[in-house]
Amino acid sequence: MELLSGNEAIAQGAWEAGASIGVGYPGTPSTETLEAFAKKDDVYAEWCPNEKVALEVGIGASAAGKRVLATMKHVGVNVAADPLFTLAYTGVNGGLVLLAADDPGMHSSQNEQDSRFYALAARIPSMDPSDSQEALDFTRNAYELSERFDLPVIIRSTVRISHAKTPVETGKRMSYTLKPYEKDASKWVMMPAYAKGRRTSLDGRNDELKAYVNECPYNRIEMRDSDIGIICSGAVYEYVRDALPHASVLKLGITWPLPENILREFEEQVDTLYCIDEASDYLSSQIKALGINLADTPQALPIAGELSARAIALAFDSAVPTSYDAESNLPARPPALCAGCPHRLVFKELSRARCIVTGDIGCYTLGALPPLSALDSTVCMGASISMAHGFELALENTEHAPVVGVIGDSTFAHSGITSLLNTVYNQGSGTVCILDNRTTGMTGHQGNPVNGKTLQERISRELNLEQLIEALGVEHIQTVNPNDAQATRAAIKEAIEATDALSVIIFRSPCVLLRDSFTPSAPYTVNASCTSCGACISLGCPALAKDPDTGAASIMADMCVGCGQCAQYCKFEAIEQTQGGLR
Ligand SMILES: Cc1ncc(C[n+]2csc(CCOP(=O)(O)OP(=O)(O)O)c2C)c(N)n1
Repeated sequence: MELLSGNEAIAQGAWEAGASIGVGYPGTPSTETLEAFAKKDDVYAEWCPNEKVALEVGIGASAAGKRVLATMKHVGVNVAADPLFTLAYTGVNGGLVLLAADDPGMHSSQNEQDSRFYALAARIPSMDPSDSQEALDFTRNAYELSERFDLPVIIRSTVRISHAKTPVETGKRMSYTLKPYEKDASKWVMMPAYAKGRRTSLDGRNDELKAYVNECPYNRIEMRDSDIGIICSGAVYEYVRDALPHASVLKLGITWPLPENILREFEEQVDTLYCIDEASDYLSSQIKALGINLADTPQALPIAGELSARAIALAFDSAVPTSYDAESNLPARPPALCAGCPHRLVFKELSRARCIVTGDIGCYTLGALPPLSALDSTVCMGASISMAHGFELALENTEHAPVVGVIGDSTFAHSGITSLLNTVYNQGSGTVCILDNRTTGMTGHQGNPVNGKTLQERISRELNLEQLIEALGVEHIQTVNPNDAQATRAAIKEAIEATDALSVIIFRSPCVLLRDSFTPSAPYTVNASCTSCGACISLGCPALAKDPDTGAASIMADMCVGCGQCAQYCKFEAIEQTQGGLR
């Protein structure tokens, strides 16, 4: 027995099934899956610049005959949706499993999406594990299903399944030999003439799958009291078992297609039939569409956000399990830019210059929070540059604040390059700031094409951003150290004053959490010259505190990394570095 997170278990399941190629793009809560897979024997794994590329690499490897694991978070599936829908038509050669990790409750995401709607729309099977053992077993068996039904299989997890650790019985790796690749245009070339044939084939494969889900081991009725029956899947199954231990349950392991016969059988066996969904109406809407009568769930059951045993117990007037009391007493831990974060002064200066700032997704999204309050928008990865162009188009010929798009290095490689290309191509203007902190910080410091670090530490090459941007056709490019307040201010001023030009500023400085490239130096301290003016506090550094009575600033030495950003904003020379030497 081992204690594994759902993500580690999915990696183990793929490995046991003989998968030898792993592809993905990081995103909470999926990230650790590919990281765990990459550490296993006899596998190749790579981070790709984005999810679409990752899935396409995976499709190629599957076509060539290997078993493939592709991992991404729910919004990543949007990016990969184009190849995904056609992959349902082509089918696979080596089995292909796609982890789609959803984030009900938006712990770390810009929206709540239920990836099972993709399974429904693309007509590919989706499996919902309820714990790490199922995550392993479902994933391992998903490869067989993928090859048997000639379809990719979605393992759909949620944050609790991906991150919670539960005991797991692991197994051996099966030997899987490369399946022969045979050229077959009618299967792999999806031009209309062949796609029509594959559409018919998809209908046939789906019919077989629909029969299979009524007899497979993944969907099961657990009869207890017959007065209440609950249909659920994934993490919700665990909550229901805790909150309503006497209720009968239809636990769905495969959530597309739904097992119509089993659903009707369960309907017959219970007096009142409920379906409990989490943050979406995926299951209930599909079950109702089959003509099955579901009772309305109690009003008190939240329709948005993550569920819990507590929420279900409260809504159904059941005893709240005492083990869940702790849940309500957790202190809030709002995220903040780290002490010494190289993004901080860029936002300080953009705020000062009163720019309209279209933001993007990464640590730097936190620049939206007070006291920096620098961002006007954040929509999805890559949107900063394209939205800035949209702002410029709409505000053309008006008196308007300078428009600046701000994007991180990983996000630029993910989907910012095409946005910048569009602005250049369409003769747009404005300013783009690329915050190159040498890593994909937000998701835990993965490598990306800009820093050239690969998942399995194979030799690669760092992208030369300056050369790339010049090649795209941008004429006004500056490279600046964002820890230097003067230089940052001057670069922004120069760029926004060039109103007719498109300017790109590359702010380059390593993330302070990168132990191999950032060395903290002696902490700073506040001396008696502090006038309580609050200039340093306005940077929002978590190492700085303000005395509630006097307003005087102080610095928490154990948090300060010695970046010296705050000292540059003190007009009274009240912030100085201690003589502690390098740490
Ligand atoms: C389509 C999509 N894929 C993945 C994510 C998860 N994610 C959020 S921010 C981010 C990358 C951030 O890296 P970078 O742009 O370098 O900024 P940093 O966090 O280092 O400041 C990722 C992968 C997402 N939000 N959307």
